[in-house]
Amino acid sequence: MALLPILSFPDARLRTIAKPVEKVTDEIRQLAADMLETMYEAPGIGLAATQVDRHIQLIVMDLSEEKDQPMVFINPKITPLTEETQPYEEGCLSVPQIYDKVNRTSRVKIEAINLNDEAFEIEADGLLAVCIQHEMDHLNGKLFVDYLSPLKRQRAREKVEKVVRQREKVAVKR
Ligand code: K1U
Ligand code: ZN
Repeated sequence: MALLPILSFPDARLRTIAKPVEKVTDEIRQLAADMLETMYEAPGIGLAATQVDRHIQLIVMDLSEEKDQPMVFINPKITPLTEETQPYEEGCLSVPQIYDKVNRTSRVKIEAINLNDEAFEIEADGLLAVCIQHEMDHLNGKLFVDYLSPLKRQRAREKVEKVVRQREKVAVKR
């Protein structure tokens, strides 16, 4: 297993549109395992392949307290099940230390395939609905800060650049 570097806003690679996975191979299974390890270490509750500079439709998530319920979504599709939206204070591993409210559809249907190449379908609400929509946005080159005002987005950019510079300094000292 390996920890993968996570791209940070405003890296242009985060704007890449992900391609469908054509075949679930051992390479895809290894990438999913590495993404889960990277997500747990960050720590986070979700990660899209885009964030680790792999532009395929692959998402990992784990919303459990014990971090023992990994979920993998390959070629996911979401369909809104309501017109109702809910606000949630979101974070993003590619936009470190920035949190802000985003309104998203309250209930969605998720259709995807798993690591055994089997199709599955679930209905999601609450944090699962929020997180899958956030991760689907990554696969489409979109970030949660795109929903914020230009002023908030600019401030987020400056703060993230500062955090990244600080992390690089610490890494050099080690
Ligand atoms: O996509 C990502 O960058 C991961 C992101 C997922 C997410 C969180 C909240 C709302 C929508 C999407 C994160 O995991 S940010 C970190 C985070 O939420 C968290 C970290 C440690 C413990 C619990 C949560
Ligand atoms: Zn994110």
